[in-house]
Amino acid sequence: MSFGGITAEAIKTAAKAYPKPAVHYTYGTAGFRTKGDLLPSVMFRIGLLAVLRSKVLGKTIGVMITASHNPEIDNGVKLVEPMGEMLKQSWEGYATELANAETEDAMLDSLKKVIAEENIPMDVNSSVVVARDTRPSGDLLVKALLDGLNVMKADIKNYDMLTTPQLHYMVRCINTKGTPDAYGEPTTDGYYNKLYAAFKKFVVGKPKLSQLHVDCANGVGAPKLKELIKVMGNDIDIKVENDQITTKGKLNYKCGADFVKLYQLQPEGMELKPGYRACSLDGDADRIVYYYIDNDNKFRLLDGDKIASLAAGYIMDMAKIANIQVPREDGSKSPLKIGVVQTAYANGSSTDYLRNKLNVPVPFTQTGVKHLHHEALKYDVGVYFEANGHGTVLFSDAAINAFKTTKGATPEQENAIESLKGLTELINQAVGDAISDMLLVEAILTVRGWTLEQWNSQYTDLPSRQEKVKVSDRTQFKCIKADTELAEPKELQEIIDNEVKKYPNGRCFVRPSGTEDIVRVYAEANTAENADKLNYTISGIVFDKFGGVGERPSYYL
Ligand code: NG1
Ligand code: ZN
Repeated sequence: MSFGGITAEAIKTAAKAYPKPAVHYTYGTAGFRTKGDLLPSVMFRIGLLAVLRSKVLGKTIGVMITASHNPEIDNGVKLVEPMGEMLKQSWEGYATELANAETEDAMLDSLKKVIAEENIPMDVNSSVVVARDTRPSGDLLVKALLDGLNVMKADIKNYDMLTTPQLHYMVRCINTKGTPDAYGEPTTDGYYNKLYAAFKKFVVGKPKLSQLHVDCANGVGAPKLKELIKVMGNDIDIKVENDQITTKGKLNYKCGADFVKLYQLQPEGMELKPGYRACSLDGDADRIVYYYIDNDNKFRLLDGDKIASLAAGYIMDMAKIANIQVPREDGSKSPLKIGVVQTAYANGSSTDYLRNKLNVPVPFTQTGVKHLHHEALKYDVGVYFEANGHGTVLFSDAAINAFKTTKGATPEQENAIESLKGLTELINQAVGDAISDMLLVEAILTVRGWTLEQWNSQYTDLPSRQEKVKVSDRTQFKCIKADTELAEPKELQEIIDNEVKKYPNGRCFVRPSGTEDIVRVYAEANTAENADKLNYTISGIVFDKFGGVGERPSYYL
């Protein structure tokens, strides 16, 4: 069999440089993710698969090499679909099968299977764009990927280093170029100019916020943010912190959004004083959390739930003034449908605030961006954020059209419509984007004239604690009800139910991670002490009775 004019021999010969190690790989919620030195064969093969995906859709496909907030020695890879979405679920299985084929012949068989099942026209061209984060293993992994793409004769554009959301943006721009949905110029300048133009409309004529300290986790966000600042000039005051991208061992180490959120601590490597405004990106700049030190020297975190609430509150206000009527498929018209999608990790106070103060529907989904994204698409304005700071706001085509065609009867109404339109430009529609989300927060705070304290005072978080427990087999834990309960092991769920009853506002759940070889334990209660107690009781039981490995969980500091 020939693969669109390429011989099986040619593919096998190229693959010989990347033998598969004795490892089992899984394409999970974040693509493939493991130690960087275990990934060359996966990269080569994902190159082959990207070509097939591009051929079958007749579109450009993206490949991003990153392990996000995970340690520097890890790496990973994921495919990006034409509009910047995550890979179609049925292809995750193909990816897993291809990566695990033990020999070159088995690899070719696996390719043939995809070609036959998906009826892939092998004689059409393929186009793939590639980027990576700052990880030291990235260089070699890009080379393996390019070897896979080249042997299949793909048209390749290698952007070198980009943030994950920038790569998603490029893919969407390339695929929509020259269509009514044209998203922008597929260059970093195109990306910066688009965000800047949208941001400027919100802040023009308003008092400028004080300096924002941005912890870039010593990752790719640092150089990219510096490029944005050059474009924005005096219109924003940002101090780039933790920008040591070439110093070994620094990436995500005791800094970045994941560290700050998980441990509720300020990052190392930057000064934080009362009065400072600060935020942290993660290693590939798709997550962001804000924080400050209050006058009592207490660390205050504004996580993804607070960002969702800030965005939803502002959008609800604008929608009310704009009074937009959206045309529906059945010929009727109705007001904007706004929803905020959350997961079990959302702080209970945020859900309560959204549902009962803002009166907005709050559906829950399983953990993982693809689930949230899917649910958010059901609304005209679908806000979704994970508590960890990954999220965005999606606008339906019908809503965008209505913003474009509705004329305000008063200057106030006109302004509200313009603001909603501006949000569709400012917010990355492809994927959660820390840089775009940062500008969204800065824009709303500027328009509202709010400090971080004022934003934080919208509701008070319930104290919470999240822990990781390493166990010998995390597949024994099976979640139901949007991850809030365990179907198995039953006896563990019974223990959790009994423990939770002992604490006012108690809530606790156990869930196996999809990206790390650990189980996550989340607990919430009326006081920090109770949240910790509840968590460490359950974490201890998971460790003791369900195959704990390594160190028994204990307080972080
Ligand atoms: P896992 O490791 O499956 O919990 C983590 C995050 C997800 C999502 C993915 C993708 C938490 C509790 N989990 O997944 O929300 O962001 O990483 O990177 O934050
Ligand atoms: Zn990330």
